[in-house]
Amino acid sequence: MKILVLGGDGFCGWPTSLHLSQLGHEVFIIDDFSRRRIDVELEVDSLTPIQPLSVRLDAWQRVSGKRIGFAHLDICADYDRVLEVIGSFSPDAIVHFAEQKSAPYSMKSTWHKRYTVSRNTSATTNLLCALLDAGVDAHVIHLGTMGVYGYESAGLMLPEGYVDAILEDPKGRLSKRRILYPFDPGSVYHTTKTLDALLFYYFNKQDGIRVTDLHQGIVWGTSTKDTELSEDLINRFDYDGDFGTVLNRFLIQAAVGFPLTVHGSGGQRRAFINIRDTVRCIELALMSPPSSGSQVRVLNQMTEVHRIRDLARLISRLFRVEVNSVSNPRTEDEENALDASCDGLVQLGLKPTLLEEGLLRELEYIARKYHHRVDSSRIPSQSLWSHRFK
Ligand code: USQ
Repeated sequence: MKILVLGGDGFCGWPTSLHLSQLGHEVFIIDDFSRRRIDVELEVDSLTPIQPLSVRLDAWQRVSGKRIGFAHLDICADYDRVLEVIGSFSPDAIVHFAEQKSAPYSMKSTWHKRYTVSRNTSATTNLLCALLDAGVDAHVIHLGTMGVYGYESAGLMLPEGYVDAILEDPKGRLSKRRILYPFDPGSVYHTTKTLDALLFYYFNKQDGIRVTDLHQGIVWGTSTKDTELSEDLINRFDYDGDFGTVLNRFLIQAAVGFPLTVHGSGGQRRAFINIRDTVRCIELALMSPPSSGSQVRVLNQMTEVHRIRDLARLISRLFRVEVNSVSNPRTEDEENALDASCDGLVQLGLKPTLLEEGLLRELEYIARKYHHRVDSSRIPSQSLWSHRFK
């Protein structure tokens, strides 16, 4: 299969590109290095020493004998060049990671809100329009988020994207409709993923573009079998207050003896997935594309649901580090009853990575190995969710 990976230099995009190339697919990356530029803006660095993309690609060719193509371009600003690449490469599938992916970053200021909305929505719109202009019927696989559903305490089992609703007309007649589960985003970043879902809904209905929207949980871990083949292939690991996801942050906090930063009571239940399962899920979605004419397929890409304070307790017990309850910088329920279905990917063959086994590996090979690179002043979360008219 010919696969275009948008955002293939990033945290999920890089290991996915390697995995797909290892499987024998022809992979071509588009990236504008905006994630690396944000490191410069925030004055932080990946815990792991990531190499420039050209070094990564050469290393991959050396260890695997396989070549991954690359074009340095911004899909929001360089529409004509995106069109050219899509037209000449003519991919069977496009994996779309090319969005600003941090909720705290999206809440730092109104500039960051505008940046996140304009970047994410124009990346998705340009991709969909380029497929139409190029006349390429590629399967689009998008990385969405479990956060589109919200984290209310309804005690429901969250479905995969859709819900069957019974609607009543003024004469009391009932009709059944399959509708997108009501959105309830908790940050500007999560809002952009709900906007993406509407764009997919429309371009699928109107133009027949085939889409799989993977509503991914919080990713933890950093290495995959492929990134471990050479130090030059190492994946990024964010631990800072903006881009570090909670479990990776707790791991590095444990490695340097920084008391675990539980926001508030830590009663937030969230969905999680290991990076090794992320790349496998994308493979599974690619191998079973939706048939032409079918609705946008939504799959919940997560394997476990945990409460933040339970994760903190687990890490505290395993690695003997204190747990600290810090004032919550976010506007969110500190207790919720999230439960979600991920049957779709399990039915396609996913075998989840177990939390305890994966945690030990990450601590040993990543957190302990590179803990000397940690800048502890970057650990606290400083983005506040607090612009509210009373
Ligand atoms: N939290 C802590 N302590 C910390 C960091 C976070 O208690 O030091 C709490 C947060 O308050 C929140 C939860 O942990 O309740 C998750 O926070 P997070 O930073 O790990 O994840 P979040 O900002 O929700 O978003 C991340 C990624 C995003 C992805 C999303 C999946 O940035 O790309 O889409 O996870 S999900 O939340 O399931 O939608």
